[in-house]
Amino acid sequence: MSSLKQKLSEKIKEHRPRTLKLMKEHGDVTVDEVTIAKLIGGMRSLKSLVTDISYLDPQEGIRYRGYTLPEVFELLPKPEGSEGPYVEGLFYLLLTGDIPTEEEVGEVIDEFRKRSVLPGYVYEVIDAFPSDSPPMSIFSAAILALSRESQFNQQYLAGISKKDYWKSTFEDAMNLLAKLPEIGAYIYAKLYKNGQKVLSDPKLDMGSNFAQMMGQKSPYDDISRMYFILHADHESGNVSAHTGHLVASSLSDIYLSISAMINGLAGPLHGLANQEVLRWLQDLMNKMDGKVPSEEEMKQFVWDTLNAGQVIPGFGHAVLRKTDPRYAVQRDFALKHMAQDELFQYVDMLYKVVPPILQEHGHAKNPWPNVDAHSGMIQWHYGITEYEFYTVLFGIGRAFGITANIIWDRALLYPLERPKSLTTQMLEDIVQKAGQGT
Ligand code: NMX
Ligand code: MLT
Repeated sequence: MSSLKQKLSEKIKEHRPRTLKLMKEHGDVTVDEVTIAKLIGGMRSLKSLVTDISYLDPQEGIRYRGYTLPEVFELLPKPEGSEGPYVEGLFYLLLTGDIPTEEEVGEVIDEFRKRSVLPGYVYEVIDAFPSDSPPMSIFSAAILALSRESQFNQQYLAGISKKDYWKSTFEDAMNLLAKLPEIGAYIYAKLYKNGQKVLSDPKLDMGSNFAQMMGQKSPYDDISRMYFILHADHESGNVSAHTGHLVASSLSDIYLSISAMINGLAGPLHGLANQEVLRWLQDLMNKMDGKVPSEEEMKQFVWDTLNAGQVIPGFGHAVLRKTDPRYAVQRDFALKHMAQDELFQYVDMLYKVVPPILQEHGHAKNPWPNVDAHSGMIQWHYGITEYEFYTVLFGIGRAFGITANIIWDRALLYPLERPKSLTTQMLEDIVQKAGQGT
């Protein structure tokens, strides 16, 4: 057993009695109130899921296992001379709650390396897609195809105990995560480089290897690390995390669950917003014909979008009520490495003009930028201008958080998710009974 799996096994043993006690002895304690607004309004802010992997405070932003993003970037081990920590170290943290040592990270790198070879049929699945297919659909299908490799499915059929479900789920997760960079880079090569992908280098960590496979040089390795780490998790209620958890709750394997979460991430109100930002800005750039817009021109462009009944991509959030710290990390990086970039000038100006406009517009509860307002611009700077591809990068990162969650779901024996629904008539009857009928 790898030392990560051993450590996880100990953590699970320690944690199980806490969950059991809450359920058995305090199961009746009320946590939240279910109002009609919450039922019809997409369960916004309804406290109805449990995860220890990350927590999102509306003012402060995300914490992974209790650590803020600046702490994660400072404390996790980094390759020599790099700004960004190892993605492998982040996975160790998400799974165990502990900051790993260099040696522990080294073991995870080795584990991923051993599992990174992609079966030939996955390349065939990717190749079978017409080259104008959406990258996220190809990504989802490639992951889905891997379901035949599931160790969990084999063990389940062999009749293992529920208490051991997490062990083969862990193996599936490691096998899948190890392959995602290759899948992502191959999709990129197929769609935009005539299928000519640079070979992976097994000596490298995941961030450097991904940069290599994308045909990029330093600091793109740091950008990959930063990107995968920033997107890894955002507690459990967002569409991708919730989908992964929900599908896995029926004991569907990791591949089915992560493919499903990718499908949720591919919507423009969720992960796809990062490419929407670039599509939207391209429209403006074309109109500007090589000039950077003045603040007044930018304001007009924002108002035109709102007046056309569209949302401003990359702004607003269902939970956050301040600038997303993931945006702030990317902004700091851009200020350091590409402050003169024309597209950065656009993004920077949007940061100034959009929040007051959204406030004046009066609809969005949160006028501030989210992670997606910045991420595409950085990819663009390094020549990855095919913005339809950006959400695949988000998806690779997000898979680290969701697989960690699914392993823990299985370890803590969380049951099938199955909320109850009501009819509209039933809601109207409830209103009558509450004395609020007209
Ligand atoms: N531009 C214009 N209107 C907005 C925006 C925005 N950026 N954000 C929210 N609104 C509107 C929203 O459409 C709704 O309108 P109406 O009253 O007409 O139905 C109203 O403001 C209230 O929405 P909120 O309660 O503030 O936001 P909600 O929790 O429903 O949705 C988002 C959250 C993220 C879906 C929403 O802010 C949005 O559509 N943002 C733009 C898309 C985006 O950036 N998505 C990425 C989110 C992060 N991620 O990676 O997933
Ligand atoms: C995410 O990273 O999942 C998004 O910010 C959406 C969310 O948290 O609701």
